[in-house]
Amino acid sequence: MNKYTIHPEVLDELRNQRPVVALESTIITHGMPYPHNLDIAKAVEDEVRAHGATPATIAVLDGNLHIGLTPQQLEKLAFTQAAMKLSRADIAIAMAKGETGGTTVAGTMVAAALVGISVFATGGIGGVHRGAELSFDVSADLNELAQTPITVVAAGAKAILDLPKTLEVLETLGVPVIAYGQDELPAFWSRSSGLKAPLRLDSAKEIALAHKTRTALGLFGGQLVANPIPIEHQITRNELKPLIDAAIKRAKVQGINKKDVTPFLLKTVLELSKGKSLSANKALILNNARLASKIAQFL
Ligand code: PSU
Ligand code: MN
Repeated sequence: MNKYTIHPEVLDELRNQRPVVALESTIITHGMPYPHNLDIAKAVEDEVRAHGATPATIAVLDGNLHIGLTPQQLEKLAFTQAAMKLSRADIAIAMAKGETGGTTVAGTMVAAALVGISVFATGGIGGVHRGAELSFDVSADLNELAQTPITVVAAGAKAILDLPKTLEVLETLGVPVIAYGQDELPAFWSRSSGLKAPLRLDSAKEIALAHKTRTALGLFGGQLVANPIPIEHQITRNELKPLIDAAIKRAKVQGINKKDVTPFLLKTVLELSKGKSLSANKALILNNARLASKIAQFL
């Protein structure tokens, strides 16, 4: 039977209880075009290393679940055209079929928990889509946060989603949503969403302590840390709003549904912003990698 492979460097760090940060790969296969996806994936790994932790990018390659990729594997994944998008439901099936795919936030959490990694850095999580009262489109990422003990560091959720509904579902599921260093929930490209975050913490040490306390109390599930994009890289809400609205309209007209919705919206916003969203995207992911590395050192 196919099994998982832990990169030797990651295995060594885990055995010696040194800090490891998990990284997702749907962002590579479905979130950004080649070669930006590869550049950013490499830069994020370097950022984790520069901040005292070891990166473990997670993906399925030819049916094998990898926890940590070699530079060659990362390159191959970034170049693969027909990669699958792997959430909790898809990983085992992709492995059984010998497929290649990028793991979503949910998929990456499953794999990280399997090998005892407790911190994970990404860009944005999936959430409740606009119009979900009709489409029922709610990302499996939210349910995963409710059941898998990983601290996920993201820049909030993108305005392609319905942020108030996303907060409501996370509240129902008992997932702590923690804004880092501010009261307001950040909204990916922008530091402000107009919404107050349910919780706030101001240091990596406190976030790590909260993670450990949840474990001690037998509270299953993870916590979501919403880390605002550095101010010099932010794009204001007003600037992106018309592009996001146009992307959502286009998705509706073209009948995009299920797993294709998020990649379609991301691709369309990128196209409509003429690539402007990409540099902000890079800056916020690096920022999340830094915070996740600090948190990992306290765990
Ligand atoms: N949001 C982003 N960028 C991303 C994703 C979401 O701003 O790349 C990706 C993540 O991998 C996330 C997935 O886990 O999309 C969610 O997809 P869905 O909405 O189909 O659950
Ligand atoms: Mn969905």
